[in-house]
Amino acid sequence: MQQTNNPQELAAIAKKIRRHIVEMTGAAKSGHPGGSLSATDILVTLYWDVMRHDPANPKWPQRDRFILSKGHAAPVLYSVLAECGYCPVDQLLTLRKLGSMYQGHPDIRFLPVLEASTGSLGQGLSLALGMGEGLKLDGYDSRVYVMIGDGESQEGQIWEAAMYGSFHKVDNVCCIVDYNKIQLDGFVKDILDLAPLADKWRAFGWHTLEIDGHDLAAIKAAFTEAAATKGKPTCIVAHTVKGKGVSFMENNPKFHGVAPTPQEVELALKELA
Ligand SMILES: Cc1ncc(C[n+]2csc(CCOP(=O)(O)OP(=O)(O)O)c2C)c(N)n1
Ligand SMILES: [Mg+2]
Repeated sequence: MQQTNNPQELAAIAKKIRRHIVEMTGAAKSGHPGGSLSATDILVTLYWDVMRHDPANPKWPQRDRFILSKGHAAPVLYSVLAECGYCPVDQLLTLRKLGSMYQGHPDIRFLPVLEASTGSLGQGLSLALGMGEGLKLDGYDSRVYVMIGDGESQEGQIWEAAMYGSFHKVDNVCCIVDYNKIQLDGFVKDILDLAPLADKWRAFGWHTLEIDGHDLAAIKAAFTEAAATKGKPTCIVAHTVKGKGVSFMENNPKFHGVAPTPQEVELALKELA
């Protein structure tokens, strides 16, 4: 695949990924568009500009890894993997169909190029830290990226893992919090607030950055700083907008787990033209 650090090219890829997300969830009549759209710019930057990986050799031992701990945002991961060349673009619309490689949550039994099966929230950071330590034992300088949700951050396992990661200096792991301020059925601040979230990560011993998770240059700079940080893992608290890119989905809790209707798909695709 052709990687790029050209902002226009990255933005064009991100738009294409957002179109896939809308079309896939529309076709499935179910799924999670909001949290897929909020994560898009970060995943595009990772796969096209930051990570060392090779779709022609998906299990290359020295590759960087990405784990989508918030596995319900599978449409963004599938679209990115497909556009990178890991799996077919022309089957994306089989999302959530019986037997599809594109199950409702990432399932390595159906899609072996995944790094892990995810969807049971709270587990991905622990997986990433285990992989990070394993890579160090193997003598590789590969990095492990893991994205968690803000609602997901209410899980106790996240904070057990956070404690572990700094104590064991797992500095090849970078956790990204998709801080879109909305969880399953409402705003995080009304359900179980996380603020001040960056201070919490700092208190747990992580090198912590706060960025606009839709600013491609800021995303890239944060990953560069993370890679240069030794002796502690890095957490990027990425302020994002749930539903980003589709006006009627933006910051709208309804589109956490509701698919767009055929009319809404049409409208959304016009906005993403
Ligand atoms: C252990 C567990 N509990 C509950 C769920 C159901 N669930 C799926 S998505 C979700 C909300 C997640 O919110 P957040 O992490 O903020 O996701 P995002 O906004 O990025 O979509 C919940 C509770 C789950 N998948 N796993
Ligand atoms: Mg959220």
